[in-house]
Amino acid sequence: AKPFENDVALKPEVAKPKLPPMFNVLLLNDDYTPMEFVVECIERFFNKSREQATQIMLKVHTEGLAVCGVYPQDIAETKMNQVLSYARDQQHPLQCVTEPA
Ligand code: TYC
Repeated sequence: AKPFENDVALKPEVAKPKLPPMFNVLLLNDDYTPMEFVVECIERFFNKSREQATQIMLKVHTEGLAVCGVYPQDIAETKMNQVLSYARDQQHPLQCVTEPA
């Protein structure tokens, strides 16, 4: 046999940093949820200051939606579900969704 004919070119293994895919959590505007309730949700579930939360709420109010935070998928979905169940408990129609960042 010729030398090297069975040799397989192996790619050198390189340690890649493993970053999880990230997901945006967005709030959607509606005509009924009180502004104060939305600000409280953003403070509580997305760990924002009152000033940051107010700015995000106003962006949702004027533009229809805004990103409240960016997280790995399982955390993003947990936050979305926390917002949805808190809003439902208080009888507000506030909607929250996730999407790939
Ligand atoms: N548009 C609502 C109002 O005028 C306020 C609001 C803001 C509702 C953000 C939902 O995600 C929302 N009371």
